[in-house]
Amino acid sequence: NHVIYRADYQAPAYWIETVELCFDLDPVKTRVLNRMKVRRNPEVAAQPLRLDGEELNLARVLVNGQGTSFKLDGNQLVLENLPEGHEPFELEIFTTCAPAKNTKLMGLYTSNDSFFTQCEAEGFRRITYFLDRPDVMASYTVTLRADKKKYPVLLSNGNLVDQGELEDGRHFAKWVDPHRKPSYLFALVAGQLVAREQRITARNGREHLLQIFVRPGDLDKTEHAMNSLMASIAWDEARFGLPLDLERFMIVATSDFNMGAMENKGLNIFNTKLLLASQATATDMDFLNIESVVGHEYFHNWTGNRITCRDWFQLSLKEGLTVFRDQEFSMDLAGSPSARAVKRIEDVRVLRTAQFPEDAGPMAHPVRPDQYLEINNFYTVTIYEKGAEVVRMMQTLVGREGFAAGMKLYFERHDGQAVTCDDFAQAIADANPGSQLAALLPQFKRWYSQAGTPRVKASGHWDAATGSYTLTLAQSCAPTPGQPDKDPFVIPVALGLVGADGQETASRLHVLTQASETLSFTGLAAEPVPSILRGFSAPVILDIEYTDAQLLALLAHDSDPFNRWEAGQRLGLARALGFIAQEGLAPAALQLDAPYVEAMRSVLRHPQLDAAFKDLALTLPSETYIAEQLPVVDPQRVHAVREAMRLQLALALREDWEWAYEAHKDNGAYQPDPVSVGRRALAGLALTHLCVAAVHQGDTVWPGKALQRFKDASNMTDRFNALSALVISGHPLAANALQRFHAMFRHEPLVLDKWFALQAGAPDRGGNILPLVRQLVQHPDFSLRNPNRARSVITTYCNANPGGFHRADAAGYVFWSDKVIELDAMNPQVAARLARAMDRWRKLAEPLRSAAREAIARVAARPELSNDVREVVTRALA
Ligand code: B3K
Ligand code: ZN
Repeated sequence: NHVIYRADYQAPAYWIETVELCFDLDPVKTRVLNRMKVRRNPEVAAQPLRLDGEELNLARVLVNGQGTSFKLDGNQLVLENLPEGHEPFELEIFTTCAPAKNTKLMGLYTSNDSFFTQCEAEGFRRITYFLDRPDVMASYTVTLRADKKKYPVLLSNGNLVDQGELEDGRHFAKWVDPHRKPSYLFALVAGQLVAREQRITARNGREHLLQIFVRPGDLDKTEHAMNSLMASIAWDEARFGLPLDLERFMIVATSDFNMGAMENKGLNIFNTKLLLASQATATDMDFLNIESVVGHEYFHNWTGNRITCRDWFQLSLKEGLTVFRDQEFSMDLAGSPSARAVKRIEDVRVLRTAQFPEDAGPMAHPVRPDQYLEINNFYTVTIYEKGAEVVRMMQTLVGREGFAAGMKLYFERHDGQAVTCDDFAQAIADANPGSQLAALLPQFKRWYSQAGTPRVKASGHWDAATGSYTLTLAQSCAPTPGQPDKDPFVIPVALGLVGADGQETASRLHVLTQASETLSFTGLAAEPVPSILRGFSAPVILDIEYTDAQLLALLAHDSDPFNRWEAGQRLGLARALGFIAQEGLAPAALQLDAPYVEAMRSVLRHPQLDAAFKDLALTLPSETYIAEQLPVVDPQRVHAVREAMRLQLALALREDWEWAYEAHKDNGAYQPDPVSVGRRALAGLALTHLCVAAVHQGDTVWPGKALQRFKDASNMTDRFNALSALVISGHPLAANALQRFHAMFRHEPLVLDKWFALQAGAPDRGGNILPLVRQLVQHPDFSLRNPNRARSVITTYCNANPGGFHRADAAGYVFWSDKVIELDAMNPQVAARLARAMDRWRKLAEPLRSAAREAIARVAARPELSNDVREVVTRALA
């Protein structure tokens, strides 16, 4: 229970070369026999062997077949009298554990009468005593024994080498993993499962068996995941020359899982939410998420598994890189430049609404952190999404081919090793000796060491007399916990100059390295509009004072789709901030100006723009994003203003929304391709606006149409969009539709999650959401134990419904503290995620701020908190 520092890293004093595990699986008491070949590390001074173990019952320890003395020191098993010399010795440890009681869902646990494991980051120590750290890589042989009727399928990593019957209706399976791996990549699964199977032949002629294991009723929901897996395999070979290195690649789904999925070698385990899809039960968003997460876990096979992390501070080495790879995969599959841009915009939206606040809050940490109390708290948007941006900037600096060459060198140097972020950056730079990355590497690596989001302030100056334009870019970065002063970053700034007529007069990549730099452009006929940070070329906040006219020009003409979208967002944001600041302005009285409304109308009616782009451009900046721009936040006001703006857009563009709905609503047979997805999204957005307008005007036509759409829909996207339109608009028909929806899908847990989340996240009207949430947690289908279900109600309410959560009476905060405490006793990881809903409490306006502090302090005062929650609340109060 103490803080761990990156600077304290030391190589292990022992290596574990081979592991033979034998499991007698039983939910109440599973026996684990662990036989290891262990060797002293000649490079480290002789010392006792300290093995990690948690919640284990230790029955026996043998060294080279003989009993030995040992000590238990906290969560470590300490062996002092080990053979001298550097020859390997055999260490045998026999323990038992209780999978059915494992509510933390770390280590070995049961879910729906099956066994699953989750070992990353430190779950293997809950299965057996071990050097549970990623730089200890061993060869595994695993024998599973269990009742054959209850657990007909027995899986572990690698290849099945033997199986057969045992006495008393039991059977066994023996698996050998041909690849050495760290313990966090170990997995086993046992249960009544069925598989979709696919045989494929790789480019080199090698055959592979792909299997997706699910519960018997779910087989018809695995086709999309299998297609995504095949596409991932083909993509990694084509783009990076990385083939599948296993005879058999298995994916298993479980409905009780702390996160999305896990890349265990050859045996990925997935949350059902990110694996199962049918058009009747999953939305377009689900289909796209499944594609990217199946890709992500598959890509880890090389970036993470073949080359892993030396220590957990290097987590972004595998996560940032693998997110970058899955983003590129999705973009390559999306195909057209405009579909790529849509994906890019969506990724940036996640970064700016989740990672920027993290970087500005109490949990801010560098992409490569220097310290942690609980590593599970560091599976963050900073490690993942900002880490991916850092890799993306490298690719921008060395080019796509240069980056592929860098990856090749990285594998040549480090395949089979546990390495650091420095090793990765060095390989990319060394493969590109003449590049700016190579020239600036030490400075570039500040992206790994310095936390916080840099700001780039851009100011332009036009000299009509000489036809020259100068652009000054100045960077800064606010202090973050433990880092008061920051040095300048290397910031690739893709920029262009757009003429008033829409013609582009300049376009280049400028690499900003100094605190301030000035660029000049000459020979211009008229003052240009700068389009800066195209494609969001760096994870920074761009401060620039645009006039409305300039933004309208960019929205109409910028050749960069990202900045075109961004111009529309800036226009909307400026209005939201303006209204929020006008004290005494009642939201009901606010008026959107005609130029803005007309600009939105032209985007919506634009003959060339894709529906997906229009959907993004017509969606106002989120409440969270708006709040981040304010020094002091009254979430109620932000909510009311955004709602009022949406109502205005609904009313002012009413005929355009009608047109948009009718023109985009029917796509024929369901296909989750980018064009159809965009059309459904825009139709859904239109329907919401139409219902919002109708409720305001007391008109029932559109709500009636929405209900009809809800009933007739042939896929979940259209059905759910129609339901959401009713719920969001607050029309009385919503109650009826919600009831029907529940009745239709009461046997589909993933759809019930949507049902819960839609209600918990609905716009608050006079404080109605908290009472509803209190009812929902009493609903017979609710369960705090199931992470998906708990998140669907509680996290949605606390994290994704600012208007409903930040109540003047502080009841939302009391609810939050109750649930954090209750959850922490069963599942600290899920509790700690929920705890982070209060990260930005310091920005809240009084009296919310004091009430929030009190609620956090109430949690912090509990003596029995997990490290996970303790770290979050302590940092929040620091
Ligand atoms: N590597 C896992 C995440 C493990 C989280 C442990 N608390 C999934 C992924 O990033 O692919
Ligand atoms: Zn990952």
